[in-house]
Amino acid sequence: PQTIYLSDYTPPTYLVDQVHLTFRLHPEKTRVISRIEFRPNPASQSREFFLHGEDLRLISARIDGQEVSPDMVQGGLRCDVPDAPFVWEAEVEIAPAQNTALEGLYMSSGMYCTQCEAEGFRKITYYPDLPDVMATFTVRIEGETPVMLSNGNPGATRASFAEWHDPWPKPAYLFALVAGDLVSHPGAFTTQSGRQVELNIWVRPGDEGKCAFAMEALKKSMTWDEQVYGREYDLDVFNIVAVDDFNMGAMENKGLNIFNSSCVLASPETSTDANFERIEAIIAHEYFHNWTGNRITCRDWFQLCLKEGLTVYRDAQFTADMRSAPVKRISDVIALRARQFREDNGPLAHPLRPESFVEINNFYTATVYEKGAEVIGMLKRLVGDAAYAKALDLYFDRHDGQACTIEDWLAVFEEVTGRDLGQFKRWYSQAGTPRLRVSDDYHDGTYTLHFEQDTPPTPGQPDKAPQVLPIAVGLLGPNGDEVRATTVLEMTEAKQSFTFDGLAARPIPSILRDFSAPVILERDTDNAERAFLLAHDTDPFNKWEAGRALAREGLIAMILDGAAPDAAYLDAVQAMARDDSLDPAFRALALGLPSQDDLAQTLHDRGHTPDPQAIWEALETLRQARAQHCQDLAVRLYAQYQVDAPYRPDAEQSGARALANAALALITRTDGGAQAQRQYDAATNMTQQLAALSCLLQAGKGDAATAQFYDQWRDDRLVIDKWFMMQIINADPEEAATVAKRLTQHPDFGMKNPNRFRATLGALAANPAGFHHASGAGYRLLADWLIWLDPVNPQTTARMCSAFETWKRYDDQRQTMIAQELDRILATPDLSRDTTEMVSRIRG
Ligand code: B3K
Ligand code: ZN
Repeated sequence: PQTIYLSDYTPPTYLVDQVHLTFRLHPEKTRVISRIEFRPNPASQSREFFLHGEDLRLISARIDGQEVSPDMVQGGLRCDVPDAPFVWEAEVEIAPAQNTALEGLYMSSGMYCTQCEAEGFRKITYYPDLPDVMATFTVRIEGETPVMLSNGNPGATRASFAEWHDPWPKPAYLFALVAGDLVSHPGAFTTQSGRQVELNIWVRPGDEGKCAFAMEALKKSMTWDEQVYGREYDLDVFNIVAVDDFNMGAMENKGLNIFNSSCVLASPETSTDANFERIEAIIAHEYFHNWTGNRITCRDWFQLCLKEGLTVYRDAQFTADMRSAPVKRISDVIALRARQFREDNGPLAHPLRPESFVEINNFYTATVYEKGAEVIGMLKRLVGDAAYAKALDLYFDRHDGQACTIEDWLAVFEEVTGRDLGQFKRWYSQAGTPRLRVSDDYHDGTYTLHFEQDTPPTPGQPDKAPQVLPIAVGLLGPNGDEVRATTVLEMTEAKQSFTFDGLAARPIPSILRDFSAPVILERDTDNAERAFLLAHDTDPFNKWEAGRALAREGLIAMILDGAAPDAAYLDAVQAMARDDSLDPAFRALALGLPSQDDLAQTLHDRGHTPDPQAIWEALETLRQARAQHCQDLAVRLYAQYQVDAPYRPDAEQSGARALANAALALITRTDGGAQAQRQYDAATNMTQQLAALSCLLQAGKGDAATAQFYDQWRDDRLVIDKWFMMQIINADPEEAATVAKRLTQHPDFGMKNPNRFRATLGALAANPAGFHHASGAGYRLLADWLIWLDPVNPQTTARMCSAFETWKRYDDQRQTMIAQELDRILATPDLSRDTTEMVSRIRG
């Protein structure tokens, strides 16, 4: 397969002003008739005319009305064209019902839908399928289906056709079409300047009752973007459609967002609190793309984090405003470490702005999204809130309607602040997670922090230069009072020291407050200091972090030295959990333990070979010890945080339920599951029902509830996904592969639906001790299914290969077994470009 390089970027040779598309829908032979107005791009030297096209049957092509016979070449066609504006017309045939890759125009539960980002439009018609070719689209859909939608504002509509016009120039990746038997949950919004916007959430009949929450989230997002970023919506309608078969979460097509049904449909009975929060965040994310992504898009796909990092940052701000900011920050850092640090420390590490790719879909990664958002957060911290706001205003003003680069983005900050962001830009070019080592000393009232940073080598990048690190620091006195409020130290050198004067006694430092930079902090400290910070730190993130470090160090000692559970941790965590002045959601998070994967990475970083079984056993032992230690407290918390009011998925109620369910997990370890069974039987919402099921499964008492759950929910696909996942994620490591294999034989399992595939094979990878079981059964099962899925759906296959990305951490036997599976995948005839790239990079 061909590698594409950022350094090879050239401007498009021809630009497009207007596109007219007519679709004659048919499952096996849809006709797409295009009329495209091209003109030579003055910014391009070349006059070569190439249109992308894949899996298309060309029926006819014309230039300015004259029939032409283009050269059909790999990935598209070439044609001789005038060196002046001209009109291209073509008719092609495609087969949406055969499209199982879910890219381009495909069918899902009888409805037509599209997914074009990144390069799916070329499976719809011949076109310069590049993000910096922006045009206005007029679309006519001819078909039998009751609802036919595309981007922009509606035009004429009859029973047999619908017309749409999108006045905003856009790249083809934002094109969308949906047609089917759909019903709408309607809404309305008036923008700050008085534009009346009709809102719709389109779903399959029967799902109308599950749209109200997403609709409210949409309105809140629209208001928030006006208030916080001054960004207003710009069309007369905003449509969202829920689709069952979708490769990812959702897609920000202009005026017609398409969502995985799991990211939009919600009801208290079928969705957990976590589902509600995720739906709210994704609705916001896709809506926010209207400005950061659509009005201002990317020049080329290497600039992907320009829209994704910024939009993730914006949706995180939104969630922090709607709910609890500290809880959101802590949850985001847990996810960042689990996904992005993992990626950044393995064979798939890549810079925020990659230099090359084979398949761009493989670069919609935790790095581009989550690290991309962290970098925006650092920039804001460095320049301050006021300058950030000014820079964003300038960005929107200057670049509206353009396809931009990271350079354009940084330039507005340089202009507004007068700062040189040359060194900061390394965040976009250097892969890997910086290690930040810190030591301190204290003499005569002066306290000094000494920092050293270095970033380990990553594929293709052996040497790294120092990066700009905003390090938020506060100091506490020995009695627990804060003696220095948070200040942001700006580290730019490999080694740098910062002093604080006039201190009465040696302070206890709280470093990297609010996780002010995405680095791994290394500090020689002791459990007494960690317990002190857990008790006294005023920064909620570092308070949580201190508890987390305490748990982690105790677990590491248990794993490496066979130590007993750490009494300091047990006391400190009990004191924290008992403190009713703390937010219940915070306490629930602080009762969490480092994940198996987190511990494996920490052990590996410290030069040990992680043993997945030993990690799992240490966690089990600590959970058991903690349950015994906190037995009375657990019973008290469980009773105290029951919610009596009618269900609301807001921060307050979800926090109470999270703490009650954390208490239930403790209780289950001492009562054998009796309380969990009572909660399961009495549950009135999915949060309670699923938490109880998970406790029962972990206690080995889940058979009856599992059977009951299936009977209750067999007709709800999204809930049955949970049923598949729960059984595998909570399986004993000895059984996990067997359980997963048995579930792949269940009549409800099918690999064509990505949600179901992820709920089964993805769940196996999310049970590390089971997946990495010494028998190798987990590796074999996953590889088998990846090989089977690849010809059906390359994108989802490639994405799930990352289950193997940590393989170099493990012992020789495991490495040998994984290498065999990777080689077996690579040896599969006709393996997709997507999977070939991923497996080759992982194999190294
Ligand atoms: N922009 C889309 C992701 C497209 C993924 C293509 N493989 C969703 C989002 O980030 O909002
Ligand atoms: Zn996005």
